[in-house]
Formats: sequence, C-alpha cells, structure tokens
Amino acid sequence: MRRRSLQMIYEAGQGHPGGDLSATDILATLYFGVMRYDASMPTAPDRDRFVMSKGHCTGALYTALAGAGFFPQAELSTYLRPNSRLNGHPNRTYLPGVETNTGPLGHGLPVAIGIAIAEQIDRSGYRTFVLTGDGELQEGSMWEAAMLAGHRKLGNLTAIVDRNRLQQGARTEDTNALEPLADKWRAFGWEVVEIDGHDYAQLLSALDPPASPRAAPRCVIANTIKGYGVSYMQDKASWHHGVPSAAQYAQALAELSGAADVGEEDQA
Ligand SMILES: Cc1ncc(C[n+]2csc(CCOP(=O)(O)OP(=O)(O)O)c2C)c(N)n1
Ligand SMILES: [Mg+2]
Repeated sequence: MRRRSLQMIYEAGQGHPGGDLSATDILATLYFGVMRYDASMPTAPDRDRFVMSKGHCTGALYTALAGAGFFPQAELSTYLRPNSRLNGHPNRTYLPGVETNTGPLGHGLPVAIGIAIAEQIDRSGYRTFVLTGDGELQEGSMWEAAMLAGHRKLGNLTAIVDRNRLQQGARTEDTNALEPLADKWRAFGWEVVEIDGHDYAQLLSALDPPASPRAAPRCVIANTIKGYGVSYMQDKASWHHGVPSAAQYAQALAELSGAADVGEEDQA
C-alpha cells in the first residue's frame, strides 16, 4: 500500500505522502483484519463503516479500498486526472466504499457520530470507525461531536487518532498543544487506549470487536510516525505534502520493499 500510494503521488505530481504513510498500517488493519463488509455490495445496510476524517490522505484510503475490491486496482493510476473518480479528497458520489466526503478538516468525526447514532436507533449491528488527524483535533467541531458521542454512550463507535505529532507545517505541540490528549477524550466520556500505530498486534487488539457491547465510545490514540518507512520523509513537516524527485522515489521504493523486491518488480 505504501509503495502504491507513493506511485500515485509521483505520477500525479501532487499528494500528501507524510499522512498517507503514517495511516497505512491503521487502514490495512481495518480493511484486511477488522471490518466486515462485502465490496460487491458497498451500501449493504449492515456493513461496517469507515470515515476518513483526515480526508487529504487519499493515497492510504484508495489503496485500501482498491485492495479490498471496491474498485479495480488499475484505477489507482487515474489519481487526480481529469474525470477520474479518484479526487484529491474522497467523494462518495463517485467512488464505492467512500462513506462521506471529507477534506475540510473537522467534518468526518461529526458525520461518523451521526452514522453511529443511526445504528443505535435501528440496531442493525454495524460498527463505525473514523480516522482523525491530530492536527485536525484543533477544529472545534471535533469536540462538539466528541461531547455528543460521550453523552449518547456510542459503544458502537471507534475513533482512531493518527498521533504523528505533526500538522501541515509544524509540530502540534508547538502550534496548539493537544496534551494531555487521552485525558481530554476521557473527560468527554470516551474510553481510551494508547498504542503503537505501526504494530499490527496492538492495532488488532485495540480495534477487534469487544467481547460484550461497550457502554462508551472508544478512542484509540495511535502513536505513529509521519512519513513512516521512508527515511528522508520520517517525522518531517516538509513532507506533509510534496512529490519526490525521480531519485527520491526510487530510494523510497527500495526502502519500502527491500532490494530483492525492487529487483523483481523492475524485471516485471
Ligand atoms: C478546515 C481545514 N483547514 C485547513 C485545511 C488544510 N490542511 C490540510 S491537511 C492539514 C494539516 C492536518 O494535520 P493532521 O490532522 O495532523 O494530519 P496528518 O498529520 O495526519 O497529515 C491542513 C491544515 C483543511 N483541509 N481543512
Ligand atoms: Mg498529524
């Protein structure tokens, strides 16, 4: 997924590689280890829902959706081209698997909470997941929504914070500090777990269905590294958006795959 996201960005000449790479393990765990869905029936009433609140990270989202079978893998090559269904920010009108349009930060969590409230009313049994940026938590709408989720005791809802500690041009803690972040969520009535967001065992244990229904929404603070897996991008605000040069792109692919894999793909 990381290699394919970077290929999309490299070929399109635009994108948000830092946040794609920090979120990839989270999306891989959700789509290939946790969520229940049938990609051939993307609006089935009982499907689990995922909302990408940090909507700028379409590399991670589209590679997950294509891998899950919501649309052909080959369509990833149309990213950002005229008339493509793969916009820079996801659009549910065009693309199967996208639950709601995002891009303006601060919108995805409120919509996800509406989706979870609908399940609380009709009891159709689905779970709702939403991935937020940490910089995104500076939006006031996120905390209005968080307060409602706590009040409604939305045990069917899991919000994951991609805690990479960077926003667009700087560190979150230098811009508008979030800490103590876990305490803030708890104060709004959420149950909180903190994990390494690149560790699949920890991701699975935080996201798997609970043994018995929860009495509160869950917040998973996933500690991640922006640009994870590419040495020159890791933990660098400057790779929030940006496009690697040809040499940087080759280095990134090599680092993400190991030299042997790159050789095989070059031959292919
Ligand atoms: C309301 C709004 N303001 C500004 C932007 C521009 N913008 C896009 S991404 C971003 C930074 C987001 O940082 P974070 O939520 O931490 O995302 P990540 O680090 O995961 O990329 C900003 C300011 C936006 N999309 N929406
Ligand atoms: Mg961030």
